Amino acid sequence: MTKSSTKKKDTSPADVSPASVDHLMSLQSHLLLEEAKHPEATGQFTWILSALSLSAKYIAARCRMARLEAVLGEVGNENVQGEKQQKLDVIANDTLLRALGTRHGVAIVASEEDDKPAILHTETAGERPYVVLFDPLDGSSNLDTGSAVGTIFSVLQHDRRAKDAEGSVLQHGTQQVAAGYILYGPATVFVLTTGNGVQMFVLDPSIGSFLLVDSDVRIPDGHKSYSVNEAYSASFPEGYRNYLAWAHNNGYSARYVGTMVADVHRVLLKGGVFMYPPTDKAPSGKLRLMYEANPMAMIIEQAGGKAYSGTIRTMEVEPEAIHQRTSVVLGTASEVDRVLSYLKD
Ligand code: AHM
Ligand code: MG
Repeated sequence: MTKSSTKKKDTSPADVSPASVDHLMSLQSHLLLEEAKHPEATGQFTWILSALSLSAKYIAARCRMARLEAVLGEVGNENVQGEKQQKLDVIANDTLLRALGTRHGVAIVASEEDDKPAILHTETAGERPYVVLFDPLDGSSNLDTGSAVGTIFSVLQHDRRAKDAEGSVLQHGTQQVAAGYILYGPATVFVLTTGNGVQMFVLDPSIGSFLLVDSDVRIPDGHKSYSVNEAYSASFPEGYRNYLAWAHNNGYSARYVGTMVADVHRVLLKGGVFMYPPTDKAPSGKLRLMYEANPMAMIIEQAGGKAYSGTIRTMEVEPEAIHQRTSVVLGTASEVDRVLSYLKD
């Protein structure tokens, strides 16, 4: 059911758009409907999102079965960031590479797990318009305890003038043509923006389809809640500590899973603020600009919120390296403004 379902709007067959319907709408149908609005569209973009949807269903199934299929735990390797890889990190990464590798619109994919972007189809890269970046299994260290994990993705236009793959990937967040995440929790939730608001779909596993549940997600105001790993607060810059001290005295509650997808999803639906400040251990912040911060920033902004890295709008941060780290403050616009007022003091 869509948000507008309570309005009892009469829709003729000629006026079927996600914002005006009150019937079943799959992610696939939604994409086809959007594509039909752009007569110049080649279908390649829709094809990429369908690869992401297929990957999401496959990864969701593997996460559900992880204990039974004995794929919990570490591989024994570290990824390019020096983090211990979980077996499911590798499975999720391979799944996305396999699904996207067959889609003709993709020139380059870059994964948080891999050292360098993978160039697909080098021989005709110039004809392939898109670059897809992803964090295949965000929060994977939470898997062993059955907590929620996720996939985050960002889609950019392939920059044919760039001298190499990395050059094409290193674009500002403002250049993203789509971004989204999939939450693997009690339900599998696909949140998507193509720059025209935020849509949310939930997987019905009995029919294998993501179904539209909200065609225009808006981040609420007035929720007194923050999401941050407060155990590190002694090493946060003073502005964050002052904001937290203010929040403690003003009736706020804390919620923190330690999976960015789960924490940002809660903020998207309930409001409040998610933060990962610089710490002594991670002086630039821990989260990755290209795979985590930029796509989440696009979603939050498209839902009416704000996303900052220190005092700079996240999507305007200059990308210098594909695995670049950044600090993050995102959420309800008024709450992000409040945090920023402490950072500027
Ligand atoms: P990952 O992508 O390697 O799983 O790491 C990113 C995760 C985020 O999901 C989460 O916000 C953060 O790391 C939690 O870090 P910490 O345990 O330091 O609070
Ligand atoms: Mg991550």
